Amino acid sequence: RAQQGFTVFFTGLSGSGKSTIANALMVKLMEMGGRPVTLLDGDVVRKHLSSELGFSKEHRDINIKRIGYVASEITKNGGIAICAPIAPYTATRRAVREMVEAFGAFIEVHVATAIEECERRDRKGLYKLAREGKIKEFTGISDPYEAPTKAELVVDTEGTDVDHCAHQVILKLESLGLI
Ligand code: GGZ
Repeated sequence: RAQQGFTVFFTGLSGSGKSTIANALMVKLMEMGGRPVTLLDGDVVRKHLSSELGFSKEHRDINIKRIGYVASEITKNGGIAICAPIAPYTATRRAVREMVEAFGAFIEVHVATAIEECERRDRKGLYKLAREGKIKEFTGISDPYEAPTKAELVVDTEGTDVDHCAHQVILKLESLGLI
């Protein structure tokens, strides 16, 4: 019997490790074979699907709903969608959940790496620019991040390596009977 499709939706700050965990998860799921796996990463989506959008609340919401729509189509067709945007607003994440749950399972994973750690790493130098006011509306510095309170899973890349975080997601998917 064909298993149902599902969406793993990562949310967290810039530099929290969403993309890295999402990539590791994609590799693990592909190795298992069976269903096609599609990664909808934040910056890739912004390049190809949302290139005209900025970072106002309105534009972020449009961006997240586009990701949600694509994920819901993948889920409907029995595939696996992995999304990794910041997705800072609770109501928008809930809207995406409802879109996806019409067709399959939605697993929200909060990558809860503390902002102090994200800023300390500052892999792309964006936090520094945000502190200097050179990037406006930067999530966690000058724009809100509404942390999830009902995520299916919470992971943290401070003290836990990426591979272990991805493995925690795999265990959650197994416990839900999705893989
Ligand atoms: C947040 C910004 C901003 C502002 C540019 N605020 O670490 P990154 O670089 O690669 O990931 C961030 C990415 C966030 O895009 P998302 O589509 O995930 O955001 S949302 O879900 O809110 O629509 C960061 C970069 O874009 N970036 N300006 N002002 N992140």
